[in-house]
Amino acid sequence: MKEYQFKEGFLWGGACSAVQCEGRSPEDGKQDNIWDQWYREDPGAFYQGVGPEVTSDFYHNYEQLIKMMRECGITSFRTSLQWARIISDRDGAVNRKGIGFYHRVIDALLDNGIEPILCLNHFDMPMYWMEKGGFECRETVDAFAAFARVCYGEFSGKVRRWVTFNEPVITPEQGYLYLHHYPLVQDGRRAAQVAYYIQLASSMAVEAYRQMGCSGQIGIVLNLTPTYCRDPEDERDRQAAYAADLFFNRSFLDPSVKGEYPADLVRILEENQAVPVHTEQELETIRRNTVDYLGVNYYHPRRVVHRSRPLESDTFMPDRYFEYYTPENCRMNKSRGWEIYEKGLYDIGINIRDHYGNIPWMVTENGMGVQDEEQFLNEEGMVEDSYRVEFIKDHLRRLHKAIEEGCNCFGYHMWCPFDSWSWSNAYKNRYGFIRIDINDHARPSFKRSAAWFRRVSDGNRFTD
Ligand code: BGP
Repeated sequence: MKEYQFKEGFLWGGACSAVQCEGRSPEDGKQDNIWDQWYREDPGAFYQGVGPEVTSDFYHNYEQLIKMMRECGITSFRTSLQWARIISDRDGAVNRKGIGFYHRVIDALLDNGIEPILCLNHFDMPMYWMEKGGFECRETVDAFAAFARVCYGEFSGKVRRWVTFNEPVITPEQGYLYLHHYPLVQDGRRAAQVAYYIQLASSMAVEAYRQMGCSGQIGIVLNLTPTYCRDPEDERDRQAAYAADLFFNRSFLDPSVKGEYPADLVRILEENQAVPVHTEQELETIRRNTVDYLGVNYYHPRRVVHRSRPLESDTFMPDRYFEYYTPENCRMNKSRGWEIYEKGLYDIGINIRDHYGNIPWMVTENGMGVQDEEQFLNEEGMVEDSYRVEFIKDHLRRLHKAIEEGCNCFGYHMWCPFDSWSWSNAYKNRYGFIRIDINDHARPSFKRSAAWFRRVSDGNRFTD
């Protein structure tokens, strides 16, 4: 039997986002964001037609869910502050009721001994800014920095760890390339502009944090997907993996941690007439405002091979440089359609250690979404989710090894302590230690994995 001991103070946490747990709750002055709008325009675009109005109802039920999270051993919890709940319009009017809600949530977390980690943006653009072009519009960037200042002014006395953006690459990737997120555009040049303005917004939020003399730490959460090519002996395949890594990992990792864009990424953008509109002063802001720490969301790797024939596309697409493939016999989470490859987490840690100054980092999301968990209900009505324990253990073993080899990782957060709504799959896949019965007023109940995680968190260790 092997024991995996983690250091004192290691965070055993969970993560969610405002849109995915709060519900629309328009009653307290929350304005529409892109999800509300998209759902109104086209409910059929959502899995089984279920939109973000149906959730675990954290907005009303946060006290009970926070107490239950504590029972699961959760010692830190990341959620996001909805921009459209806090700021009511383009003039920056502050909605005191929205602020009041987040104060109550933070206080409840602290009362239960759970460290709050606040994220300023988790895919939620207010419609009043989307109408102006969202992050294609320079004014939106300034507005985001102003929103950040309001949040620090209100909450930084109680909250010591902040996140500017969750998975910033998702908006350009899914919203401006692959048609999975609003505004459903496919245009590589516009995607590059959006990516650049999001990075600038993140750097300006870091700058504001320091200018206001806040005493905690500010970071960014990246979905680093280690990129592997089919044949490492084939130079063309290696180049394909290198390009995909530039587009989807290093486009935010390098400027956020090193303050610089990779020269090869800039060269590719130049070759494709896709260099975003920018100024020297903005680049200086990015250079000067690197993050204190990194959050890493890890679910699956990216597998690529060189392109066998040129991509037929009217617009510039990163896919000009690679194709995706699925290796034979790889392990899959069939519900989600994602490969399970726990070594990827170790590889991320070693990459950060060796190429990013061993900056402190934590796992901010990792988890296993499973369909039809009702089939695992036991006689007492509890979901027997041993597969979830095995998935987390597999990843923790690799994380432990990375830490033994010098990685500076200080926490592990699972997605999501309670079942939550998903952007692409609504309630198809369940991730929680806490089951939410959507058909019974979002009633929460513990799954078997909750007690296991509690023991891990209490002892700071687990055994095989
Ligand atoms: C991450 C997002 C989360 C969450 C998670 C699970 O990329 O940051 O918001 O949704 O993925 O993915 P899904 O809901 O698609 O199963």
